[in-house]
Amino acid sequence: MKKFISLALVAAMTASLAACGGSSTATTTAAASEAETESAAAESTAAAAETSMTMVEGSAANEDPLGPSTASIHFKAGITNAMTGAYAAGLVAFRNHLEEMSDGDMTVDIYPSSALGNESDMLDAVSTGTQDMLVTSTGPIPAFANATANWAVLDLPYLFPTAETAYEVLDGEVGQFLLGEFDGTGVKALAFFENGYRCTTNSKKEIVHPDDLKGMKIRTMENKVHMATYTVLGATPTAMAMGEVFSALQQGTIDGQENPFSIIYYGNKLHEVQPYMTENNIFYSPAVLCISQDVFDGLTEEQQGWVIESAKLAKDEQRAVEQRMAVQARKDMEAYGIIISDIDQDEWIEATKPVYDDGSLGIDADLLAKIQAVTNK
Ligand code: EAX
Repeated sequence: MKKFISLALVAAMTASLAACGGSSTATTTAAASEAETESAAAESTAAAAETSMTMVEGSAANEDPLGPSTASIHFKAGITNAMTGAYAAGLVAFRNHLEEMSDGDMTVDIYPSSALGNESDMLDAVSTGTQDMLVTSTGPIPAFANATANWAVLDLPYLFPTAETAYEVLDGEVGQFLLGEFDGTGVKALAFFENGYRCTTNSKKEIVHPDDLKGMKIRTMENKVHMATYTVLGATPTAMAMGEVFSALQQGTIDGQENPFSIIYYGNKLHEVQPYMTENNIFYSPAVLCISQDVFDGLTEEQQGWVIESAKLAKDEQRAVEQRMAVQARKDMEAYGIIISDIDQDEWIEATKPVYDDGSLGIDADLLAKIQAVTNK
């Protein structure tokens, strides 16, 4: 709501400034009343946009970002998305379990919408102990540390045919091994949350075939596998922190971006500046709940157990909320007027295959073989 009103106020200010240059009071009055009309129209559009967002069961939309002041331990947790998104829902689920297990002595203070910086910055802050927790996508992880470079395998296009196969891999040998790769980096990776299947949006035209992407500037995460994929598809990938994406799309410095339905709609309201969406589901994007190793080591053994158990319970709840949000977001975005293009997925799978042969991406062949042993069953 704040964004629309500010646009309306800019319109009103612009009109009244223009009127100030006018020769008569009448001109100023007319311009001012026109500006008022525009402002009222913008507010009603904003209200409509706000009311169009259907909240799903488990949403953190109405939760207080900060935990109760009565708790003696407050974990400061950052995310790049709004409290209406699925990451916040996962942190609230984690917080609820932790408060219950600790009888209210431990809680989580959530800092949404990139308040503590982008995911790469927050990973660094958690590793040095200046921030306690974060939920991040896999985007920044391969470049975070030498030990986590092999996470790049999870960013391959069309790696997981279904979310269920992703859960089987992430909750099994490969996923648990990768979580352990954070040991020694200053970050303890607790559990895999869900970001979702990443789809392409843009402001110019319907994109149905990979060739339609040619020459389009598409924002990707600062992730070399995702960038290589959009290069192979003929687009011009533009790495950018999530916090900058809305304004870059609004200003037209990029043509599009790629994210799951829930991140686009509930997490960042990108549908307000992206009229076209392609349901190409190129990447299954996991997310990871992390805590500072120093903070974790400073807890009692019992408190550490509560943190681990709360993360385990929150994981399943967060995935379920994200799945519901993905379905509802698609419905609401279609109702909002977004043109959602279906595609022939085999065509896109074929077009992105060269990424698997790109030796510069540091894909661990053994891990890929283990993953494909599950996904090709
Ligand atoms: O982690 O940067 C991104 O596109 C991520 O999907 C988003 O911030 C959630």
